[in-house]
Amino acid sequence: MQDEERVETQGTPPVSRIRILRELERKVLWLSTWMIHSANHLREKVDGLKVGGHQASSASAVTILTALYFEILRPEDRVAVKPHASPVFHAIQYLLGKQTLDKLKRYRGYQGTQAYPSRTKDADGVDFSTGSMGLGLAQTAFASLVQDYVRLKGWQDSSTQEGRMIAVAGDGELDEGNVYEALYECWKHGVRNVWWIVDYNRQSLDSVVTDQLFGKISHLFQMMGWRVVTLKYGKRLERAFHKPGGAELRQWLDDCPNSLYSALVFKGGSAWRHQILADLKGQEEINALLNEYDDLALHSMMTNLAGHDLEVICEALQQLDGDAPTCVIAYTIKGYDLPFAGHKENHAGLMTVAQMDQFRQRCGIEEGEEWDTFAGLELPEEELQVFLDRVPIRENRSTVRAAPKLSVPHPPEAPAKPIASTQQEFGRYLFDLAREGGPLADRMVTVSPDVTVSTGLGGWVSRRGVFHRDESVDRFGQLDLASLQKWQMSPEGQHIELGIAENNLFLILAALGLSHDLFGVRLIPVGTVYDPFIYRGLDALNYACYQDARFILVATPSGITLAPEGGAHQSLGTPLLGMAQDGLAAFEPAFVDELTAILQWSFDYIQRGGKGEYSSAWLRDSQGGSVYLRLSTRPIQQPQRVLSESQQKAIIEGGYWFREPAPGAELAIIYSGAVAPEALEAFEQLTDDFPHAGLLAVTSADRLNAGWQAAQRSRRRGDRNARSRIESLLAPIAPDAALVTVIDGHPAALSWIGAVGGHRIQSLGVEHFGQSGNIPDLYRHYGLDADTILSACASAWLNRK
Ligand SMILES: Cc1ncc(C[n+]2csc(CCOP(=O)(O)OP(=O)(O)O)c2C)c(N)n1
Ligand SMILES: [Mg+2]
Repeated sequence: MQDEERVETQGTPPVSRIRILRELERKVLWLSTWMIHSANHLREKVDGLKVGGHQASSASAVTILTALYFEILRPEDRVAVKPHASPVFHAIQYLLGKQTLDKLKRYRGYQGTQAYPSRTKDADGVDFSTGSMGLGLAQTAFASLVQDYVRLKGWQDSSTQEGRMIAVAGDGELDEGNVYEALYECWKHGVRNVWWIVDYNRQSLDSVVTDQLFGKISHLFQMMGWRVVTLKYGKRLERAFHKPGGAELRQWLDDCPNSLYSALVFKGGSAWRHQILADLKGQEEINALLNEYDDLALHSMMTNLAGHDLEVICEALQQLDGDAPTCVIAYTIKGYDLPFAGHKENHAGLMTVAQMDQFRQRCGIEEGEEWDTFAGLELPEEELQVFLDRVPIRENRSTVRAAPKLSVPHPPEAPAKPIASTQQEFGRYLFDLAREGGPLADRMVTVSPDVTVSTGLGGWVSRRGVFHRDESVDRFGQLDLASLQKWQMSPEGQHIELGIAENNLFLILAALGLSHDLFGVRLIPVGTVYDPFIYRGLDALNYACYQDARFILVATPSGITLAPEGGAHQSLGTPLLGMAQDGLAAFEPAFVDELTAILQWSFDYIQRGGKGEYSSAWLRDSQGGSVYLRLSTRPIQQPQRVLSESQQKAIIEGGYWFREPAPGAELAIIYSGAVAPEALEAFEQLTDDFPHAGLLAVTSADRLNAGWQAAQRSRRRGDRNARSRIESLLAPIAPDAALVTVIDGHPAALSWIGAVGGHRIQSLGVEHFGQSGNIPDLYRHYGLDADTILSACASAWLNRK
């Protein structure tokens, strides 16, 4: 970017682009600071809480984001903006005409701009949500891999330009382990075309970061094959370095500890001179050099870091040629140009009313003009507007075509096995799909963190191959060695094999599950994981759901039913997690025909695109979402039946009577998942004494519960006829009937059913874990066996109201 480069604006003299960018930078700083200030000082407080916001963190990213959004970005690029710079992002969108004043005024308020950029809650073109440190970075790298996936398969039309995947992140975010998990994985997959721009302000939340951190960052990145570009000093400082004494000044700055630099930034004025002269005593040229500047000019020069120099940033980013993954370390100042600049405790600091007033005057903005787009700027409004109208990123998204839905084929027709496990038959379903083919199978992409074979994906992968940008042969196959897994790697492959890092699993599912929105190509992502290890990546899973990414998560084996595989791998809390995670419909089928019905439905559900907040019929069925299947390795006797349409519907809604109760039944056993045989055994032993009893199969505690909540909500709002599936299911049984629930998971997952009709309930499940053994041993130990179910039935029945 050269100063001489000019834009012609209608009827006004040409002005340099950099001058315009500087004006916009100033406006963005003002608007973002004011947005936070007005939310905290001008809105009525009703709940005793401060509104908050991060003026310092925002200020440090203003220059970088100004350069990106007004100069560098092209419509097809996608960006993850550092969470605390949300006001900066929204101020930029406001200037671009994509954000409303009303929403700016309601920053952090109801239906206003969000504290952290949100794909789902903000309406001004957030590409990736951020908020949880480190995740936005990894998300862009995996999005780049997904873009390669769809482009190498030729699914984007030739006119669609490749977009760059860019993250602007805080230096503190690099403490998060998930960043390095992603770096390592990306190296394996040859990820390219991604920029991570680090806003290196040398501060995180609590304090100043460790000295020389940038050196460690550089080494790590370079080791993983990244190009590292360090932008340290601005042009004015660089010019001073060329003067007599300049080399010493540079050395002093290079050696300056982070905390001293930050303290001097805060103190400003003569503090610089005193410190430098004290440190470089006897060096005459330094004295002369500093004497060229008064205190104000010296402060301005000493804080002229590259991350606040538009020219340096624009030049550097424009010169980034090739597609090497690139880390840009841009030196910045937290709170740049604001009164608390550099103070180590400025993270959540808010400017006072008086400070804000002074800042307003310094910006040349009159009272009442605070929200004005151009107030206080030197260049004529028309010129600025013409510039804004031509900013390429304004066209964001227009390049992406809507991705049509793929129709779901009939399930593969395979004879039902008499004894089977849900995990094994999930694998077979996918294998059959791979063989039969069709548009849905072609768009399916599986992913697993080193548990591909042990979660049942082996057959699918052998048929459909492993995705890699470069072709490589399966040496075992080539040498005619016996092996079950034929893992041919090529751009045609449809399985992405990850190392053992569950954060990466969920982040790549997030990226694959947003492909329809980011790249206009719909994918059907299916990820597999051992159920307990969902916990390892839980924040990333939550992040994927929050972004409304669409995928099917298959978790297996689960619970204590994995038995001899070891106590450490037992998952007992995941059924609760499945219920509580917004955006994820959780199922725990016991039988294979249930699993098939759920999979068929899931392929459609993850493609639904309805919008809107929750309504009284809150099952998200019009919006769609992602799906979590909790499966098991336990082979169990399968019912020999053909499910009717209404039975399939009941399975999707969450439950059905496996053995219908007679009207007025005094007892019912309710089970979910792999404990079905014990529930059935106990039920059969009861029928002599309780011939009217029922046996209820719960295929989704999550959806049954959500339906019940929705019906109650509807009734509170006046719809007296609203009735949920669980209420209908329980309607025939006696009001004083006893209920017993059983699940291989925390008992609370089903115990709420007692509250539906006010029934006495006993809930069996697992509250403590860690024993290994065979299934009978463990079911007896944890109380999931038929005897315990029977004794719970007796106890519940005897204690009825
Ligand atoms: C996973 C996670 N842990 C903790 C936090 C709380 N938190 C918010 S900001 C912050 C420090 C950010 O430091 P840095 O990335 O350097 O941001 P900046 O200096 O630009 O504000 C922390 C720990 C969070 N948002 N996410
Ligand atoms: Mg920082």
